[in-house]
Amino acid sequence: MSTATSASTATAEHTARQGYDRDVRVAVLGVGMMGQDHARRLARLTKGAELVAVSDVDVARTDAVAAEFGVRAIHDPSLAITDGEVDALVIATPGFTHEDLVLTALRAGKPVLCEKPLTTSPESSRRVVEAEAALGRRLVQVGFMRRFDAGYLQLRELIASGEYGKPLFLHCAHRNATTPPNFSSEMLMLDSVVHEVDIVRFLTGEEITAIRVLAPRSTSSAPEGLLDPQFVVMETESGTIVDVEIFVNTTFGYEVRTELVAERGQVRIGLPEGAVSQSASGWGGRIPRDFKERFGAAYDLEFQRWVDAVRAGVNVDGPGVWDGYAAAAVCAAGVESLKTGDRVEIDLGARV
Ligand code: ISE
Repeated sequence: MSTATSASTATAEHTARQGYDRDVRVAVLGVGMMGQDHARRLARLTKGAELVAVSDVDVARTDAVAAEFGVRAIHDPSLAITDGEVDALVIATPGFTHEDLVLTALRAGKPVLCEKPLTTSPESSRRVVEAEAALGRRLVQVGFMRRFDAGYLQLRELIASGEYGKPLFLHCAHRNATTPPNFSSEMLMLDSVVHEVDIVRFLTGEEITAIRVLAPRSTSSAPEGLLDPQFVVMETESGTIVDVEIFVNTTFGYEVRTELVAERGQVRIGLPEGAVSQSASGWGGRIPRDFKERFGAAYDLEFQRWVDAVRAGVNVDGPGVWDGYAAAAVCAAGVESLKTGDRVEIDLGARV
């Protein structure tokens, strides 16, 4: 496969503001595990999208993924952003690269679906919020895929309907089988609990105002030094209390569940679903292996809605930069609490 690294900066033939009456040509930046999954989704499933390029600083990996999908390999992600044959970007590179890449895309006027986190600190996320505001149009969607999960959508509707009264507690469990190498104690908050932070804001329509993180005894299955599990308590503006058990080395499977306790009713989502079998070996069903399986349908819908929004010229149909910033601020407070043991309050400042 040729490894074209075209420096062409020709202006896209349609601007993002106008939308497209043809397929949107998308480049995926970062082709690790998640980027490859997204490349496959865009190439094989999402309607109205054409995967045209992949880009990663790992040259061999870029070339291999480009060959798999028969698309261009562009080794420098910033050149992929300004490339004249690329209309829109999916960013799935490591979090510390996001600020530069998203700001480059904003300067190029191209829509972006950026995997979480938007950036790795509240300060850098705020800079992105301000850059998009200065541009005067929305271009950046953040990849909080849980907002497209059927269970969470039902729960949100139920809360909004008021049928069960006001939410009092949200009890959340977030369990992974194992962690990748170099997963740190802070990453339980920044990489995993960040999803709860976003979904709580989505479910309640409120900001999170305070957080406290407790680290109980660590499981012997966790790598040496990793504080796993952790227990997080968050407060929302109107006084709903949220607790999260985050446990990322359970050894056997992937579980994400939430229980709402409201004034006149309770609802649970994320319970095991699908076939339940009975045989000589026992009774039971399957537990998903990982988040790609558990949230596969949510990712599919997220991508379809994003591509539809880009084609329609509105560019964002889901969480945006403010949501990315709010999540970064709550998670930074969570990391502080993990270090000090204190309850930490969160002040997002004026909404931009
Ligand atoms: C991973 O990065 C994700 O985004 C998953 O949804 C989450 O469950 C996992 O803990 C993270 O490491």
